[in-house]
Amino acid sequence: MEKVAFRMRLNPGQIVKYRKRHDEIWPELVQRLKAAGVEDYSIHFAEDTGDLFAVLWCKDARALEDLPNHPVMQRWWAHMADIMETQADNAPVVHPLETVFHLP
Ligand code: RM4
Repeated sequence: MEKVAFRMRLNPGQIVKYRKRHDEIWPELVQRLKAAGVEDYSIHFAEDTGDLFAVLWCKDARALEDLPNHPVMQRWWAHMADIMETQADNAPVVHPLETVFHLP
């Protein structure tokens, strides 16, 4: 298993909506993420900056590269685009995070 960490950005004042949409995450998206080998995926909010820190485990991180091509992923990104920092194609702007400490 590989651990993958990255940062995204929430638009100001949108945490209630962001939380609600994730509380109601689509089963077909969960299925797609699991099919890509994703497990133990959590997202953490920094209220002072609006940063969203995501950490997930994946059987093979290369499987994540294919996710943007899936219609359900594209629909979810379109659904989230009004409250997140996104690129022109609705994908969230993602900044990879480097591991600088690990206590196993
Ligand atoms: C996030 C964003 C990510 C997605 C999660 C489930 O807000 O859209 O790309 O993996 O939701």
